[in-house]
Amino acid sequence: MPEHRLPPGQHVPRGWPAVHYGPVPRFRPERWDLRVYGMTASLGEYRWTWPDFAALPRTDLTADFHCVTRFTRLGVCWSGVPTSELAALAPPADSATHVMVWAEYGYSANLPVADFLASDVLLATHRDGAPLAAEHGHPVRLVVPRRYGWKSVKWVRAIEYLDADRRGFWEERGYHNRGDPWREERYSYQEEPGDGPPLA
Ligand SMILES: Nc1nc2c(c(=O)[nH]1)N[C@H]1C(S)=C(S)[C@@H](COP(=O)(O)O)O[C@H]1N2
Ligand SMILES: [Mo]
Repeated sequence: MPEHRLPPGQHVPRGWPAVHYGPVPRFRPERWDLRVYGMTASLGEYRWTWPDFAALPRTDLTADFHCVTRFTRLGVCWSGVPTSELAALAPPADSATHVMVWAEYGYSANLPVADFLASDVLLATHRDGAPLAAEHGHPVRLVVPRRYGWKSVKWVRAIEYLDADRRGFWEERGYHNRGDPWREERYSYQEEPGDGPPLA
């Protein structure tokens, strides 16, 4: 395993622990939807039911996964819908600068629009060839390989386009607003002016 694949302060354990705050939601296909709202180009809201979402164009992606609690999984194979495909159907307004990704139970994480739409960002439904396990985000989770794992929101239900940055769940509880593992941006006290909105 090439050393250079490990960001500073990370190690590769055996197995893959599930990491999250709060309970694992139950998937009810007939009630599930995915919404895109906020600063859309049309200012309208978009909504996919589970069958609609499952029919969207898909891709595969192999990427490393870095949790801020210092474990890294190398070479994970994800498959799902690229965020760029979703945004092509539900485009952001020119004035949209950031997104908030919302999960069941109100968990959230923020990203600049450019980071959200990067070519390696997926709304994943499968990992290593099998549907996601419930505790790993079934039916849909975000995957943002170039940010710490807390930005890879499990149980995604909505994308909100924003015209200013706003902190998500962990970003307002002491974690770095950007969270780049290669720069070891773990905590909000490491932020430089301009890295994120003021902490309340
Ligand atoms: N909805 C939700 N998504 C979440 C979390 C969470 O608490 N709730 N935890 C995040 C964190 S800190 C990490 S490291 C990854 C862990 O993904 P895994 O459980 O598949 O390993 O999920 C992220 N996504
Ligand atoms: Mo994490």
